[in-house]
Amino acid sequence: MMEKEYKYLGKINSPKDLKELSQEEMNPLCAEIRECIIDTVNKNGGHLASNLGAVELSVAIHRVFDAPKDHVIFDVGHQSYTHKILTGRFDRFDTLRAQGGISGFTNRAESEYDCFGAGHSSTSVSAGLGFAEADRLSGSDAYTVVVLGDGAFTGGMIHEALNNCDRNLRLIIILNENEMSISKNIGKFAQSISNLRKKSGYFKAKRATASFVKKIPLIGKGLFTLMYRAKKALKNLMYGSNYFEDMGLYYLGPADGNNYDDVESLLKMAKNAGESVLVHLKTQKGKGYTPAEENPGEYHGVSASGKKSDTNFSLEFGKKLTAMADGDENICAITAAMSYGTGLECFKEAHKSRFFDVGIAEEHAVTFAAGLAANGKKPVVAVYSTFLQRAYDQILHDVALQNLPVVFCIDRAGFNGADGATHHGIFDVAMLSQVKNIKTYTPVSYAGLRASLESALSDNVPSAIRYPSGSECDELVKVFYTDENFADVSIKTDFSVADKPKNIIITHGRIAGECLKAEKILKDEGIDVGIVLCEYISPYASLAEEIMKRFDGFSPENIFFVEEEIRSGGFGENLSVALKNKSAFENSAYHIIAAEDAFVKQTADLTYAQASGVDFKSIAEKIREKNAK
Ligand SMILES: Cc1ncc(C[n+]2csc(CCOP(=O)(O)OP(=O)(O)O)c2C)c(N)n1
Repeated sequence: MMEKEYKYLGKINSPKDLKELSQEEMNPLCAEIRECIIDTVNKNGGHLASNLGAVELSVAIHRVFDAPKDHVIFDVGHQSYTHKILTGRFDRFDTLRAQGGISGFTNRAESEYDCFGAGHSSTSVSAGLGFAEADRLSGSDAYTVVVLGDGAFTGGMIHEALNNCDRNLRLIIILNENEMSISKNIGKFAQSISNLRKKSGYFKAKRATASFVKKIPLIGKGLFTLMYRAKKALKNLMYGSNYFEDMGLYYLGPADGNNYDDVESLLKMAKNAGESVLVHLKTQKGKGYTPAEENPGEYHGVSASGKKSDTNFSLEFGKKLTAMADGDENICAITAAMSYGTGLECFKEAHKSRFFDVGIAEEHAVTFAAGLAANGKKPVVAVYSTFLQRAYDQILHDVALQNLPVVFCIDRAGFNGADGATHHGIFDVAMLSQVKNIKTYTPVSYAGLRASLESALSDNVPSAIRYPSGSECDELVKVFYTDENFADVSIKTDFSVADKPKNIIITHGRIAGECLKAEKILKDEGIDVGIVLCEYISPYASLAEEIMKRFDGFSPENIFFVEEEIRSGGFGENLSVALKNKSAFENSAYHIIAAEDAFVKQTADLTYAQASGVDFKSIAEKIREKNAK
């Protein structure tokens, strides 16, 4: 339940209620929505600046169109907060991104108004085209409205979809241009959108003419449309056609996307156009909140209020890579529009010419890195685990097959609670296990991360270093690190081999912290356990060999692989097969504790780790059960 009283929002339960308000009430309503978003995001975290820019356009969509019959699709879904507030979720909006609460992205399971879920960028036009074609096939007169930012346009899928777009659809694509992705937008396409707007330069003049013409009795609206088309023809004559028109879309705009009346009239025109339309709006990212207006990149995503630590894996990675690049001019850093999130801002400052932000284009980032590597450079691709999924074929076909020394620094490995299912980093281990010549490091500490980078950049093979969000776990460092093994990328234990504990957990990454808690519970119950922590996992054959050498004589019935990823094709499955190949034991004899279901649901009571059975209590229970037999 929202604590604060709002004059309008308390009365809007669906777009129908919104339509009952007068035109004059739209500006105060937009101000109220902004207030609600700022208050909530400052508490819960979330995408602040993007949502503040998209308020007017979201309100206008729900006034002009008829959702859920008409389909409204948001690219990424990170800017859909106004849409959520207006479509029956205002009273639960205080649970935004909280455990079991409202998702920070669109989600089909959450509301019939979220007709297509997202979280990853640049899918909206393909999905919208699917909706519009389905409506045409079934004879429906529903509209499909797609909202996407100029950042999303740097993703190739958008252009693949536009290339495939039919003119005769009830499809309206709204380009929300704010000149920003998370950082300043890059690339030729962003430049050409901005040129398009600057060349036509007609915000003010157009508004004055339009309101004058529209007021002419009876013929005003028709005349306005006629004039608009004539003006467009003239513009094309003067400047040449634009990209969208070349793609077969009717182009409307540009208009000031934070001017409510302008947006509403343009959307009405788009609705009546009778063909597929692109509406070009210029908005201000962070509109209405001074810190976000002044610094939209920093305020793109805001963390939940509460204690924050000074450093984290991403920043430590950025610092170390920058320092290494000081002494090695072949090192290059590549990001797909995530220089803030992956900690590359300092590299960008220090080594501008060797820093490449390629836009939201992970596939291109990987093949571009392969090209750099093939021509003598040492490319490091910093990417979130979940977004690396986009580039599976590029890893296989362009990097691994040619055995090129590209280093993947895979951030946000494991569950990422507040962002939800679309952002978990639980597939990369299985994905990379298909790539036999890649070396995968799994540091649990900043020292381990630094050592992994040193090792990966000195090897002449493809490698991956995966680490979680947030900071290192002090307890893991205390238990597993000694003065001798501090800078090793190695297998570490919390027992001495001579002690021969009855049960052994073999694990990697952040979940080792849960294993330590499970071990404590079991030891208190008299069940003997030791933990083997692997700071590299593949090639699995080498890891298996090392494990066999050091822990000869342990029985597989008492070996438990624990991992914070999906089981299928993951660490446990691969390592048990590799161990079987070197011993007399069947791989089925080992136990694997991992996420069985890739799309597990978080609830108010259960975290993702609990729902997946990989939290400390579930780990302890599974080991206890086997010991009782
Ligand atoms: C495939 C993929 N890569 C990276 C991201 C991270 N990401 C979320 S929003 C965003 C920027 C989107 O920019 P834009 O479409 O212009 O929207 P804006 O926030 O500026 O309104 C990025 C890079 C993502 N969601 N998906």
